[in-house]
Amino acid sequence: MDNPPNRTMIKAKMKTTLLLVTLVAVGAAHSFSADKKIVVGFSQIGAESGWRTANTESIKSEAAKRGIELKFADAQQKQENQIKALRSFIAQGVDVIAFSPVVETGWQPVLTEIKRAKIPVILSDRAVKVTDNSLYLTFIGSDFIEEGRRAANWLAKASGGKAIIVELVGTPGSAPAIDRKKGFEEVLAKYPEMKIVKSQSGDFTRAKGKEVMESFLKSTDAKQITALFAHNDDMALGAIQAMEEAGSKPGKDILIVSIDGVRGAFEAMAAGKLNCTVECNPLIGPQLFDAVEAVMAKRPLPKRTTVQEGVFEQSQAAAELPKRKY
Ligand code: GZL
Repeated sequence: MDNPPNRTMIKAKMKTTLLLVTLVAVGAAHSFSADKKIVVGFSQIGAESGWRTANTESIKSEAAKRGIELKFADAQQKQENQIKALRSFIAQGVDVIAFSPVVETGWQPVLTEIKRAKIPVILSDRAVKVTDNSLYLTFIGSDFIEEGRRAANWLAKASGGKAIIVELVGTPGSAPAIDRKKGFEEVLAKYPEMKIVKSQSGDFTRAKGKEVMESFLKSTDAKQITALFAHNDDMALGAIQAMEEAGSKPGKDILIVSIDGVRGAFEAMAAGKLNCTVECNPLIGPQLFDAVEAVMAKRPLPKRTTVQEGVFEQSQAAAELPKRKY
């Protein structure tokens, strides 16, 4: 009869079994992670402009192309909706969180919660003001100050350095509104006969841009206006409508320079109603998901990736139109 197994033999058997079970569990987890889809939570500002809808399309189509699961939330331009969406992404345990912050401030608390949950954050399109830059991995978007400088430089050239300007400002507190104004005024400081006489927010929408331009045109000194600087094409297109309804000739009586480079702006330039649009590229889906894949592969990322953009004026509009992707 065999000797009964002694305590040492039983312990050795249990250790071997435990080791085998652990190896199988780790192996399964690893193979699972290799096949597991990347899940990204994206909080989008809204659908306020042609630029924004093109930006959303670029993000959604690129995620689909790469087989990345995209949880997409539209905030209707409200910060509290974005914060709610970011918190829901934490609860869902997504792999990466990306968002386009509607305004620069008020993000530190929720970004701290996301950091505590160990979920990497990518800023898309717009930047945030935080005291701790480790709260986000990288920013992908445009240089809005440079866009403002380009708009002012074009207007200075087109007006011979003499212009009485009204300004349609973007969403108050948003990075593009703050920085486009900063860049525009930096150049204006070099031209004593170029002055902004009225400035009001049209919230980046065509409807509000029209409404504010109507009020500018009804003001007592409206006749002196010679130029409009609109922080985006949608507000410029609304302003063009207001000018025509007031009997003035947009692009002729009043020079118009705006920013984005959406199709509607090229059509307005081809019709002689808009004079210049400074491009701001919304098609950043590929760069966004390159960054996501880099994060997942633990590859290093630059803190800031800006996109290449141009300046287009009336003479180029007809030839450019068929090439425009948004
Ligand atoms: C700029 C983007 C701005 C566009 C507007 O990157 O944030 O928001 O200029 C859009 O058209 O609404």
